Amino acid sequence: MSVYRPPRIDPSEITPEGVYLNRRDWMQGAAGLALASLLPAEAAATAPGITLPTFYKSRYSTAEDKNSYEQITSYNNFYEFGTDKGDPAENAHTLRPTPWSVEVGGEVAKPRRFDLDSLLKLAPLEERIYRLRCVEGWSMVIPWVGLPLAALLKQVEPTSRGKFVEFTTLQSPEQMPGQRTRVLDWPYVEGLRIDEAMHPLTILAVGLYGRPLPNQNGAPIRLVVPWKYGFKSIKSIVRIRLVEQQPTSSWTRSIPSEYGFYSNVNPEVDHPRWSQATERRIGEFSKRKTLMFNGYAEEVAAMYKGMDLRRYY
Ligand SMILES: Nc1nc2c(c(=O)[nH]1)N[C@H]1C(S)=C(S)[C@@H](COP(=O)(O)O)O[C@H]1N2
Ligand SMILES: [Mo]
Repeated sequence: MSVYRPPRIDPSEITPEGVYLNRRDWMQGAAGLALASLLPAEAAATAPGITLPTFYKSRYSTAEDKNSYEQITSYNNFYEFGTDKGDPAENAHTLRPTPWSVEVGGEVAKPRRFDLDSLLKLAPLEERIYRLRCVEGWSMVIPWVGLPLAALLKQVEPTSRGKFVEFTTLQSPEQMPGQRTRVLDWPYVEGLRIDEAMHPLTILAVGLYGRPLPNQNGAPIRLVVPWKYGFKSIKSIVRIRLVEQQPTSSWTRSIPSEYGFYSNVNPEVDHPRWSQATERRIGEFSKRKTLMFNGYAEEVAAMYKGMDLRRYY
């Protein structure tokens, strides 16, 4: 691993509205406009109230071409801000990612509330370039900055009854207008088995393209589990609980016949309403074959040995 600075982003990859400050902030008067045109991309390693420490290149990164910052921040699923792909970029400016804290408890010896600064110091931050495969059939390659979830879990010392980990998104209809509608049962909840949560590929992401996470991607901290469909990668987390029973995630609660607990990317098990055999990489025209466990089979298949993956979808 080598120390390095946030990557220089090609100006063509980043439009003023793609910078972490949202368009409305920029457009507040002529002063905002002048600032927007003067600010070099490299200056954007901080967001209001958040500065990312130095990070390292991870050995777990894919060498595939990355999607652009513009693509990753303008085509999102974040139902708290609307159900269309463009809604989060448009609406997530009302989310306030600072101050922020994450409460970690349940079946642990040392329950604790972590503020954002202490989360950023739990382990050396790494850039992890991962494929993200959405259950809807599209995919992207995203350079996250994050830390292993295991680093946080070790701090709180899970007990032997901590067999699963439950994650919860912020509940705030004032900041998240989508929570005033009933598209899902709020707050958004997800879960992992303890071995999945402790797996070195599972990260808490705090950044994207070397900068703090934009609101639409789940600021200030979100889960990324690259071998599972995208909806497992819950955004804007405020609570993590170790539990004995398998948690019910929001999508499973909403449509249990379509979204199971495991939700491992699997080209051989179709969604009841569509095939999962292929995917469209955002920015590409033709489709690609979807890979077992989203291409991470070598690292994760052993966790599911002997399990019927049609039954445990
Ligand atoms: N709280 C919350 N987390 C969420 C979602 C959501 O609607 N709410 N959408 C999920 C889905 S379906 C996907 S594909 C990914 C998208 O992450 P991205 O927008 O950063 O690419 O976020 C996941 N995390
Ligand atoms: Mo998704």
